[in-house]
Amino acid sequence: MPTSLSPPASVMTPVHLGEATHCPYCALQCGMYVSGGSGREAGGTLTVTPRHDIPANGGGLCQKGWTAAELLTSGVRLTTPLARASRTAPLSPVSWEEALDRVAGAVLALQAEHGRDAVAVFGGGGLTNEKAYQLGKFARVALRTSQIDYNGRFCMSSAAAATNRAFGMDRGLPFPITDIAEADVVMMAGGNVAETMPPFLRHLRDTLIVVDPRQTRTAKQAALHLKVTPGTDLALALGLLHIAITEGYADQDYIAARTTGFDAVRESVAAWWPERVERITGVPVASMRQAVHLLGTARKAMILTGRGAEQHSKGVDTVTAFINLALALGLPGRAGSGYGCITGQGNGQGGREHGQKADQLPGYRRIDDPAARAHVAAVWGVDPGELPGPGRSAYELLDALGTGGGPRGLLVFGSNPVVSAPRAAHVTERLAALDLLVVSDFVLSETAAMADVVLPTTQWAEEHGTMTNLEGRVLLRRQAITPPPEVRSDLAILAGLAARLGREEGFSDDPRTVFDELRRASAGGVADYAGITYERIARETGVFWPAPSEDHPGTPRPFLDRFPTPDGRARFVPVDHRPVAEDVDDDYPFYLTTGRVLAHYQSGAQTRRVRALNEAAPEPYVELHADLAERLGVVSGDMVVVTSRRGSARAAARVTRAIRHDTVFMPFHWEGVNRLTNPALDPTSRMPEFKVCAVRVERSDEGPSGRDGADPRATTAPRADRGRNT
Ligand SMILES: Nc1nc2c(c(=O)[nH]1)N[C@H]1C(S)=C(S)[C@@H](COP(=O)(O)OP(=O)(O)OC[C@H]3O[C@@H](n4cnc5c(=O)[nH]c(N)nc54)[C@H](O)[C@@H]3O)O[C@H]1N2
Ligand SMILES: Nc1nc2c(c(=O)[nH]1)N[C@H]1C(S)=C(S)[C@@H](COP(=O)(O)OP(=O)(O)OC[C@H]3O[C@@H](n4cnc5c(=O)[nH]c(N)nc54)[C@H](O)[C@@H]3O)O[C@H]1N2
Ligand code: SF4
Ligand SMILES: [Mo]
Repeated sequence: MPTSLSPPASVMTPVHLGEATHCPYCALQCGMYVSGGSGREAGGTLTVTPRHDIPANGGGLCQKGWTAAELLTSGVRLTTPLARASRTAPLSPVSWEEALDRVAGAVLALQAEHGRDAVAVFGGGGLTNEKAYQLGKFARVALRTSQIDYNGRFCMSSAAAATNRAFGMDRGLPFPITDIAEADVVMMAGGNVAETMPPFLRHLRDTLIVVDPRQTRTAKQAALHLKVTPGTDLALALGLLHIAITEGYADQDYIAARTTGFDAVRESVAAWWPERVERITGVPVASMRQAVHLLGTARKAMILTGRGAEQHSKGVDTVTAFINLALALGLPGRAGSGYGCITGQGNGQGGREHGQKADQLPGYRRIDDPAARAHVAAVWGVDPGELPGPGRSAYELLDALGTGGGPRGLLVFGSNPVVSAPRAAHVTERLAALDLLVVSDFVLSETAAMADVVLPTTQWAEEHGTMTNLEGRVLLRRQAITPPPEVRSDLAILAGLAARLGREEGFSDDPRTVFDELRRASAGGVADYAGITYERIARETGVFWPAPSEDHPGTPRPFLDRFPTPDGRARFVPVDHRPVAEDVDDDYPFYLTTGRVLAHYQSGAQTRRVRALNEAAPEPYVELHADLAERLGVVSGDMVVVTSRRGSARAAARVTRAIRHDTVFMPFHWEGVNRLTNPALDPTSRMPEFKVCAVRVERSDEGPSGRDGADPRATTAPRADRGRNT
């Protein structure tokens, strides 16, 4: 199988450095060399060294990047397909033939009995463009189901909806990351890049303003820290715009030349007096004025948002309010200034462009647009009428599994929702109620451990593929080593399943063949990749989309001359503040917010299996203010129980003065935290409210032992038992 993946000669790099590729984790997609390619066979070790030619990291890597190769040769990875002899039997090894036959047989039976939508697909923003594209095509053409969505719904959907609405395009950073260094002032709302993308810090050269309920590592570097109450960024942004307008910082020439809708927005913020905003957000009026003054007098300024501002049931309107502020100050579309959202997952940008989203077709096309359907159907060689319509969003899909009208089979590629979905105990129950759960992964994640069939797949450095980083720069992640003999790439898995479902044609296992088809499918769309080739990416260290033809230079700054809206102008959109979905009360008197630590990635499925990372951050914890700790009579290291209306989790206390008095924080890299979180959804983006729910905190009387996450290698217990335990 790997022979078709061997690198084209023109894409090879000098042998002494190893193969030039990119990190398996976040959207910075730091460039790295992986050397010791024969290490697996020789029993030797693989070495990672940073690349200097990729601007995002320019020679830097974080601890996760430096240790990324460990999982390639680790004994904990999956090396053979697994299946259960019966529902209550443990997972045990089976041949590929048997595994794929079983999946296809069960899919056909479910669809024959309950219709096409009885089988669903859940994808991930870590998948390469080729995989994300092929997964969307597989769902629509081989399964012919409308039921496909992915974990990007939990990540970038609010920012995407808001930027589409304002600018007519969702490209996280609509400028090269190196432009950030040109700004005199950068405001970062709800992003902690010092932990989530450490090499990002090199681009923050001047004055930094951070909006965060916690004094994070990033906030410690800021000139100004606005310690906002969780869930109130929308009010804050309205207040900042009110001040900007009343104090004369609005850029009237820019507003007249490049935007529409300012008057309605000006009226809508008139009543957002700074004093009123202070009462809601807890941010002092003087700090707000200082922030506006810094932004308004800067020669060049940027406003960036991260998940802290976005993962709310009003995430779209919150991002819109920050965009309105940026537009009033005249920032977007000016070199060295602008608004951007910091994409999170490795291919979070490309993964949201090529059709694994419920309402989308490749090239960032809408699945309900007749012209888009006709174009993509022609590339796929099917009748447009055969393509299903839009399906359920991620949480709504998970919530419907195994219910009367919902899917009864689910195929998961690149996500671990048992740990990462909101109201996770409920999601786990839904997964346990399925007739068929299939997971493709390279480790036995908590979700894979529940599956009926587990398909072992190749990892990042074992296959070619393209990744689109947070700048919209399409990069080539090259194969550096040969995969173990019994694992298959996701593309090969999809090809094997498609053939068994009667679709032999059109499902290549060769990434370059799939990419060439993606180029045609995306041609003419907003995210147009038609002019991007593997050779070109290698030559130019990445190509910015849109690049409609091979002689088109690519588009590093798509908003410089005009915005991609029908009239070429950016749109102000009036929005209003609303409270969090679940506010604190006597029974649940604290806000719980959640997020990340440096050493772990996402659900932790990968990083909890890397020795150095596990040593750096061995278990979950609850960050709480010293005053609360005193009231509870706990010191750092004591166990506490955090309880919301949906469940409780136990973890060690970490006492600090760097968090608000009314807020506690837990990282979500271990099972437990998401049993507490609130699946209240944003009405537009369908983003859950990961960043705020109401909890109570108690001292745990049980001993200091067991944490909630249990064995990081998960369990192979019968999956029928799973839902009930949680
Ligand atoms: N180490 C590490 N790095 C990662 C990842 C990882 O799992 N681990 N994941 C990647 C992915 S997919 C993503 S999406 C990015 C996320 O990157 P970030 O957005 O930087 O990460 P988070 O920690 O989720 O949230 C950022 C901050 O939001 C704050 N916050 C919480 N509630 C609020 C609020 O109501 N308002 C405001 N303004 N702030 C609030 C939190 O205190 C936290 O410090 O990271 C990427 N990089
Ligand atoms: N409480 C709380 N919950 C959150 C968040 C939060 O801030 N707070 N953040 C949300 C966000 S922003 C995100 S992005 C999600 C992420 O949460 P998840 O969707 O669970 O993401 P990962 O942990 O990266 O899961 C990826 C899984 O796929 C596997 N995998 C990796 N690459 C591949 C591949 O190429 N093919 C296949 N087949 N498998 C692969 C990995 O081993 C892992 O098991 O979590 C969300 N959940
Ligand atoms: S910052 Fe992100 S891409 Fe860079 S090394 Fe760390 S995890 Fe990898
Ligand atoms: Mo994310």
